[in-house]
Amino acid sequence: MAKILEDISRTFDEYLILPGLTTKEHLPSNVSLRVPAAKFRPEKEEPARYLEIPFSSAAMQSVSGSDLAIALARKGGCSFIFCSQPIEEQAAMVRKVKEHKAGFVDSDSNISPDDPLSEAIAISKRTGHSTIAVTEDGGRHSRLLGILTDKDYWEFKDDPDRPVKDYFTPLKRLVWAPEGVSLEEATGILHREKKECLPIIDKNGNLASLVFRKDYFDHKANPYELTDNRKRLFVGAALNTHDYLERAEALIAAEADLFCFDSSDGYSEWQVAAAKELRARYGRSIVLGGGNVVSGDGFRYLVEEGDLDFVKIGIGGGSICITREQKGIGRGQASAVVEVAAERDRYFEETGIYVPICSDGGLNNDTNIIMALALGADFVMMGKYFAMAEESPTQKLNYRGMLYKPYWGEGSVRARNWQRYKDEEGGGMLFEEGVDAYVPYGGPLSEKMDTTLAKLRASMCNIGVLSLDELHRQAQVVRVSSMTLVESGTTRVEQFDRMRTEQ
Ligand code: RVP
Repeated sequence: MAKILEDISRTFDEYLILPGLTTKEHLPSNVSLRVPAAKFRPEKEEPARYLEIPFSSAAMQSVSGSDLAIALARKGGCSFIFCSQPIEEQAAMVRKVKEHKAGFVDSDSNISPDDPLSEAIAISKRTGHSTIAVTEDGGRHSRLLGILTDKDYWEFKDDPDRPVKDYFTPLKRLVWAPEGVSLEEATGILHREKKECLPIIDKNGNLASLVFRKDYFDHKANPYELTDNRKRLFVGAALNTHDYLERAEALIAAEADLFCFDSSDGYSEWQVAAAKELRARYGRSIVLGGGNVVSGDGFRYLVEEGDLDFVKIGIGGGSICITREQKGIGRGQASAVVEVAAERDRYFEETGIYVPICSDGGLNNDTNIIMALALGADFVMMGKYFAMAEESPTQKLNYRGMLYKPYWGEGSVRARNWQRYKDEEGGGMLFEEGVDAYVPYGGPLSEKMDTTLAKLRASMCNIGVLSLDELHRQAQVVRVSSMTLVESGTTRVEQFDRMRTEQ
């Protein structure tokens, strides 16, 4: 007969954190959200990698592309570019993040002067950008002839069939700068000339990039930008346990900062064998995480046998994940974090080595994030949260007046299809472990994260802590009864929005 553990599998919503003493020092502006992202010996050495905020995005096709990685690194977190794609494509995504020059933007809205105004309006709606570069042949890096902005035309008044050249501002009337100008000089020109956008032109007259006044303000608004030692944005990359040698080589050449095995069940000899081979080849020059596990045993196995730098926790909690339904395998995410955190602390007491852990999946709201961190996670990984953002790799679509973005699991046929050129349809799958779904469009990542981070800092002030390390040591957490859950919502009051819909 199976061994039945004296334990109930629990989720984050079953816990509450008690407030601690809030002193005058406990101000949101004094809270540090910096966390280690690689194992280290506290007080003896610094970890090889940090995150400025405890957030990472899931290694999923519908989540972590270059644009999301750039947006998240600018906020202080790290994306793991998905490995369910050919090696060269994954490496190209990593390179795009590393080559991203903060402030110098590749123009994604371009048109030729003979195209009709209607085409420019369509481009502007598709990209959401009101500045369109007018180039000789409509190419991104072709000869620049001028700029068209939404101030040059009135959508419902001007003739949409007339060519763009009748509306745009030609180059001779524009302020521009030659390629090679520094970002500081470029923003100085924008400031002096009171302009919104500065085209940067190469020596052949081709458009190199654009510098926007708005980006300068964004940059100032993102003091926690996560960068490498050459001030390039930080990015992680996922590995599998099949082509890891070849894939890691390409990703190291592309200069990814963090690596992680992407597996729904990492408590396996496959993962340890792959980790050993990578360590033998690259030593400690790479920071390599793995998982996922849901038990102390799984954690210890990966750390002791696989020498991993961090371990991810979670099986079956993901919003698009049906592993528990399909295979009966998994554990409530809160219970998994509690057990692995306890094992991480025991391992630290025994060895003096602190191994960061990441709670991956099943975080349904901002309070779940705070709870995961209070229960012991050093950082979290999320899919749905980031899939909803403007910068995720999918196109938003309108359904009955609401905007949505597609979001699908890595264990769905849709995700597995990338390797159909190798295997039979769906990668030879007999059943799926993920679903193909839609999530509401959540707007630009930065705004959404600002709210989440403000809540996290405010909670930490209530708890009376100024760092995540203090949070782990001082948080007092209680389990809640079902009646407390009812009490936690709004009770015995009529909410105005509900009254309005009922009228
Ligand atoms: P969520 O944030 O709840 O959307 O969950 C994202 C996590 O779900 C991923 O980081 C991964 O661990 C897991 N996942 C991804 N695909 C699948 C699947 O198809 N079952 N699960």
